[in-house]
Amino acid sequence: MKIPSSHPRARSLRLREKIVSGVEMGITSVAGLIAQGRGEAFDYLLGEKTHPFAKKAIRAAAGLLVTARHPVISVNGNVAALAGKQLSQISNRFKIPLEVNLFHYSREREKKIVRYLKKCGAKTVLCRGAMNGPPTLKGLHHARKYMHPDGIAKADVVFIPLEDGDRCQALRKAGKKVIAVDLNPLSRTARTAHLTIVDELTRVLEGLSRVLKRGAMNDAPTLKKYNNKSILKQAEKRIRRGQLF
Ligand code: PTJ
Repeated sequence: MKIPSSHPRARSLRLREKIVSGVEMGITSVAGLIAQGRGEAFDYLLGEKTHPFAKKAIRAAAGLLVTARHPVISVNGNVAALAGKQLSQISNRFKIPLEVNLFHYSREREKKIVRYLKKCGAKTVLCRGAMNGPPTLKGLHHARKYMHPDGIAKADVVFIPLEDGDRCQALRKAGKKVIAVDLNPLSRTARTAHLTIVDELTRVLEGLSRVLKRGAMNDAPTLKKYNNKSILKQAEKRIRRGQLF
Protein backbone atom coordinates (compact mmCIF):
# COMPACT_ATOMS: atom_id res chain seq x y z
CA MET A 1 0.00 0.00 0.00
CA LYS A 2 1.46 3.36 -1.04
CA ILE A 3 0.73 6.08 1.54
CA PRO A 4 0.61 9.60 0.02
CA SER A 5 2.88 12.05 1.85
CA SER A 6 0.00 14.54 1.92
CA HIS A 7 -1.89 12.28 4.35
CA PRO A 8 -1.86 14.00 7.78
CA ARG A 9 -0.94 10.72 9.49
CA ALA A 10 1.34 9.38 6.77
CA ARG A 11 4.18 8.40 9.10
CA SER A 12 1.97 6.39 11.42
CA LEU A 13 0.32 4.63 8.47
CA ARG A 14 3.73 3.77 7.00
CA LEU A 15 4.78 2.20 10.30
CA ARG A 16 1.59 0.16 10.26
CA GLU A 17 2.51 -1.08 6.79
CA LYS A 18 5.96 -2.05 8.08
CA ILE A 19 4.38 -4.24 10.75
CA VAL A 20 2.05 -5.80 8.19
CA SER A 21 4.99 -6.64 5.93
CA GLY A 22 6.86 -7.95 9.01
CA VAL A 23 4.00 -10.43 9.48
CA GLU A 24 4.08 -11.31 5.77
CA MET A 25 7.87 -11.91 5.93
CA GLY A 26 7.38 -14.13 8.98
CA ILE A 27 9.45 -11.95 11.34
CA THR A 28 6.57 -10.36 13.27
CA SER A 29 3.98 -12.46 15.09
CA VAL A 30 0.29 -11.99 14.32
CA ALA A 31 -0.10 -10.78 17.92
CA GLY A 32 2.39 -8.06 16.97
CA LEU A 33 -0.40 -6.35 14.99
CA ILE A 34 -2.37 -5.93 18.22
CA ALA A 35 0.68 -4.54 20.04
CA GLN A 36 1.14 -2.02 17.23
CA GLY A 37 -2.52 -1.00 17.51
CA ARG A 38 -2.14 -0.37 21.23
CA GLY A 39 0.93 1.72 20.54
CA GLU A 40 -0.85 3.72 17.82
CA ALA A 41 -3.69 4.57 20.20
CA PHE A 42 -1.30 6.04 22.77
CA ASP A 43 0.72 7.80 20.09
CA TYR A 44 -2.46 9.39 18.77
CA LEU A 45 -3.18 10.74 22.26
CA LEU A 46 0.36 12.08 22.44
CA GLY A 47 -0.12 13.96 19.16
CA GLU A 48 2.38 11.65 17.39
CA LYS A 49 5.36 13.75 18.41
CA THR A 50 8.36 13.60 20.70
CA HIS A 51 7.70 15.60 23.86
CA PRO A 52 10.28 17.23 26.17
CA PHE A 53 9.87 14.40 28.73
CA ALA A 54 10.87 11.89 26.02
CA LYS A 55 13.81 14.01 24.87
CA LYS A 56 15.09 14.12 28.44
CA ALA A 57 14.74 10.35 28.74
CA ILE A 58 16.52 9.81 25.41
CA ARG A 59 19.51 11.89 26.58
CA ALA A 60 19.69 9.98 29.85
CA ALA A 61 19.42 6.66 27.97
CA ALA A 62 22.27 7.67 25.67
CA GLY A 63 24.37 8.53 28.73
CA LEU A 64 23.65 5.16 30.29
CA LEU A 65 24.42 3.26 27.07
CA VAL A 66 27.80 4.91 26.47
CA THR A 67 28.94 4.49 30.06
CA ALA A 68 27.84 0.85 30.27
CA ARG A 69 30.44 -1.89 30.52
CA HIS A 70 28.39 -4.28 28.37
CA PRO A 71 25.16 -2.85 26.92
CA VAL A 72 22.81 -5.03 24.83
CA ILE A 73 19.71 -4.22 22.74
CA SER A 74 16.90 -6.79 22.92
CA VAL A 75 14.99 -7.26 19.64
CA ASN A 76 11.56 -8.86 19.16
CA GLY A 77 9.47 -9.31 16.01
CA ASN A 78 7.85 -5.86 16.13
CA VAL A 79 11.11 -4.09 16.84
CA ALA A 80 12.89 -5.85 13.95
CA ALA A 81 10.13 -4.93 11.46
CA LEU A 82 9.83 -1.32 12.60
CA ALA A 83 13.46 -0.46 13.16
CA GLY A 84 15.81 -3.15 11.78
CA LYS A 85 17.96 -0.65 9.88
CA GLN A 86 18.05 2.01 12.59
CA LEU A 87 19.06 -0.53 15.24
CA SER A 88 21.70 -2.10 13.03
CA GLN A 89 23.33 1.30 12.50
CA ILE A 90 23.32 2.12 16.23
CA SER A 91 24.56 -1.37 17.06
CA ASN A 92 27.51 -1.22 14.63
CA ARG A 93 28.54 2.34 15.30
CA PHE A 94 28.44 2.13 19.10
CA LYS A 95 29.34 -1.56 19.42
CA ILE A 96 26.13 -2.57 21.17
CA PRO A 97 25.17 -6.18 20.27
CA LEU A 98 21.61 -7.01 19.21
CA GLU A 99 20.02 -10.04 20.87
CA VAL A 100 16.87 -11.61 19.45
CA ASN A 101 14.43 -12.47 22.22
CA LEU A 102 10.90 -13.60 21.45
CA PHE A 103 7.71 -14.15 23.37
CA HIS A 104 5.97 -16.13 20.61
CA TYR A 105 9.08 -18.20 19.99
CA SER A 106 9.80 -20.43 17.05
CA ARG A 107 13.25 -21.35 15.80
CA GLU A 108 12.13 -20.55 12.28
CA ARG A 109 11.01 -17.01 13.15
CA GLU A 110 14.19 -16.44 15.15
CA LYS A 111 16.30 -17.43 12.12
CA LYS A 112 14.30 -15.11 9.86
CA ILE A 113 14.83 -12.18 12.26
CA VAL A 114 18.58 -12.85 12.49
CA ARG A 115 18.78 -13.01 8.68
CA TYR A 116 16.73 -9.83 8.34
CA LEU A 117 18.88 -7.89 10.83
CA LYS A 118 22.03 -9.04 9.02
CA LYS A 119 20.49 -7.90 5.74
CA CYS A 120 19.89 -4.54 7.42
CA GLY A 121 23.65 -4.44 8.04
CA ALA A 122 23.92 -5.57 11.68
CA LYS A 123 27.31 -7.15 12.47
CA THR A 124 26.56 -8.73 15.84
CA VAL A 125 23.24 -10.51 16.24
CA LEU A 126 22.97 -12.98 19.12
CA CYS A 127 20.14 -15.46 19.61
CA ARG A 128 19.20 -18.61 21.46
CA GLY A 129 19.66 -20.75 18.33
CA ALA A 130 20.58 -24.34 18.88
CA MET A 131 22.32 -23.63 22.20
CA ASN A 132 22.08 -26.36 24.78
CA GLY A 133 20.93 -25.05 28.18
CA PRO A 134 21.50 -21.29 27.75
CA PRO A 135 21.37 -19.18 30.95
CA THR A 136 17.86 -18.17 32.01
CA LEU A 137 16.23 -15.29 33.88
CA LYS A 138 14.76 -16.35 37.22
CA GLY A 139 11.00 -16.07 37.64
CA LEU A 140 10.10 -16.31 33.94
CA HIS A 141 8.35 -19.38 32.59
CA HIS A 142 8.25 -18.65 28.86
CA ALA A 143 10.67 -18.30 25.98
CA ARG A 144 11.72 -14.81 27.03
CA LYS A 145 13.70 -16.29 29.93
CA TYR A 146 16.62 -17.33 27.71
CA MET A 147 19.74 -15.17 27.59
CA HIS A 148 22.79 -15.42 25.37
CA PRO A 149 25.91 -15.97 27.50
CA ASP A 150 27.78 -13.19 25.61
CA GLY A 151 24.75 -10.94 25.49
CA ILE A 152 22.05 -10.25 28.05
CA ALA A 153 23.48 -12.80 30.52
CA LYS A 154 26.57 -10.64 31.06
CA ALA A 155 25.00 -7.24 30.26
CA ASP A 156 24.93 -4.47 32.84
CA VAL A 157 22.55 -2.32 30.76
CA VAL A 158 19.72 -3.76 28.64
CA PHE A 159 17.70 -1.68 26.19
CA ILE A 160 14.23 -3.22 25.80
CA PRO A 161 11.90 -1.63 23.29
CA LEU A 162 8.25 -2.86 23.47
CA GLU A 163 8.63 -5.30 26.31
CA ASP A 164 6.44 -7.37 28.63
CA GLY A 165 6.36 -6.22 32.24
CA ASP A 166 7.38 -9.56 33.73
CA ARG A 167 10.61 -9.70 31.72
CA CYS A 168 11.38 -6.12 32.63
CA GLN A 169 10.95 -7.03 36.30
CA ALA A 170 13.05 -10.17 35.96
CA LEU A 171 15.88 -8.22 34.28
CA ARG A 172 15.82 -5.69 37.11
CA LYS A 173 15.86 -8.44 39.72
CA ALA A 174 18.88 -9.92 37.93
CA GLY A 175 20.70 -6.65 38.62
CA LYS A 176 20.55 -5.16 35.13
CA LYS A 177 19.88 -1.49 34.48
CA VAL A 178 16.86 -1.40 32.19
CA ILE A 179 15.95 1.18 29.54
CA ALA A 180 12.42 0.72 28.11
CA VAL A 181 10.58 2.28 25.18
CA ASP A 182 6.82 2.20 25.67
CA LEU A 183 4.10 4.54 24.45
CA ASN A 184 1.96 3.56 27.44
CA PRO A 185 3.26 5.36 30.54
CA LEU A 186 0.98 3.25 32.75
CA SER A 187 2.26 -0.15 31.64
CA ARG A 188 4.11 -2.39 34.08
CA THR A 189 7.15 -2.20 31.83
CA ALA A 190 7.07 1.61 31.90
CA ARG A 191 6.74 1.62 35.69
CA THR A 192 9.37 -1.05 36.30
CA ALA A 193 12.23 0.10 34.07
CA HIS A 194 14.96 2.36 35.50
CA LEU A 195 14.48 4.68 32.58
CA THR A 196 11.38 4.78 30.34
CA ILE A 197 11.15 6.63 27.05
CA VAL A 198 7.46 7.32 26.37
CA ASP A 199 7.58 7.83 22.63
CA GLU A 200 7.24 5.91 19.37
CA LEU A 201 10.18 3.57 18.77
CA THR A 202 11.35 4.89 15.37
CA ARG A 203 11.26 8.51 16.62
CA VAL A 204 13.15 7.42 19.74
CA LEU A 205 15.89 5.83 17.63
CA GLU A 206 16.21 8.92 15.42
CA GLY A 207 16.65 11.02 18.57
CA LEU A 208 18.99 8.53 20.19
CA SER A 209 21.25 8.38 17.10
CA ARG A 210 21.41 12.16 16.94
CA VAL A 211 22.32 12.46 20.63
CA LEU A 212 24.92 9.67 20.42
CA LYS A 213 26.55 11.11 17.29
CA ARG A 214 26.74 14.62 18.74
CA GLY A 215 27.93 13.36 22.11
CA ALA A 216 25.08 15.45 23.51
CA MET A 217 24.56 13.03 26.41
CA ASN A 218 27.62 14.25 28.29
CA ASP A 219 25.54 16.55 30.49
CA ALA A 220 22.67 14.04 30.84
CA PRO A 221 21.64 13.20 34.42
CA THR A 222 23.01 9.94 35.81
CA LEU A 223 20.49 7.37 37.04
CA LYS A 224 21.01 8.53 40.63
CA LYS A 225 19.72 11.98 39.72
CA TYR A 226 17.11 10.76 37.27
CA ASN A 227 13.44 10.66 38.29
CA ASN A 228 11.59 8.14 36.11
CA LYS A 229 8.35 8.55 38.07
CA SER A 230 8.23 12.24 37.29
CA ILE A 231 8.84 11.55 33.57
CA LEU A 232 5.93 9.07 33.57
CA LYS A 233 3.68 11.56 35.37
CA GLN A 234 4.46 14.21 32.73
CA ALA A 235 3.60 11.75 29.94
CA GLU A 236 0.34 10.75 31.63
CA LYS A 237 -0.59 14.39 32.17
CA ARG A 238 -0.01 15.11 28.48
CA ILE A 239 -2.27 12.21 27.49
CA ARG A 240 -5.01 13.25 29.92
CA ARG A 241 -4.96 16.85 28.69
CA GLY A 242 -6.44 15.43 25.50
CA GLN A 243 -5.18 18.16 23.18
CA LEU A 244 -4.44 16.11 20.10
CA PHE A 245 -3.07 17.62 16.88
O1 PTJ B 1 7.91 -10.83 18.66
P1 PTJ B 1 7.42 -11.35 19.99
O2 PTJ B 1 6.87 -12.74 19.88
O3 PTJ B 1 8.48 -11.30 21.05
O4 PTJ B 1 6.21 -10.41 20.47
C1 PTJ B 1 6.38 -9.02 20.58
C2 PTJ B 1 5.10 -8.30 21.09
C3 PTJ B 1 5.33 -6.80 20.90
C4 PTJ B 1 3.91 -8.75 20.26
C5 PTJ B 1 4.88 -8.66 22.56
O5 PTJ B 1 5.98 -8.25 23.29
C6 PTJ B 1 3.62 -8.04 23.12
O6 PTJ B 1 2.56 -8.63 23.14
O7 PTJ B 1 3.75 -6.80 23.58
P2 PTJ B 1 2.58 -6.01 24.36
O8 PTJ B 1 2.34 -6.62 25.69
O9 PTJ B 1 1.41 -5.82 23.45
O10 PTJ B 1 3.27 -4.63 24.63
C7 PTJ B 1 3.61 -3.76 23.66
C8 PTJ B 1 3.75 -2.38 24.32
O11 PTJ B 1 4.51 -1.62 23.42
C9 PTJ B 1 2.41 -1.68 24.52
O12 PTJ B 1 2.41 -0.99 25.79
C10 PTJ B 1 2.37 -0.65 23.39
O13 PTJ B 1 1.71 0.55 23.79
C11 PTJ B 1 3.83 -0.39 23.12
N1 PTJ B 1 4.13 -0.11 21.70
C12 PTJ B 1 3.61 -0.72 20.60
N2 PTJ B 1 4.16 -0.22 19.50
C13 PTJ B 1 5.04 0.73 19.89
C14 PTJ B 1 5.04 0.80 21.31
N3 PTJ B 1 5.84 1.62 22.00
C15 PTJ B 1 6.67 2.41 21.31
N4 PTJ B 1 6.74 2.40 19.94
C16 PTJ B 1 5.95 1.59 19.21
N5 PTJ B 1 6.05 1.57 17.88
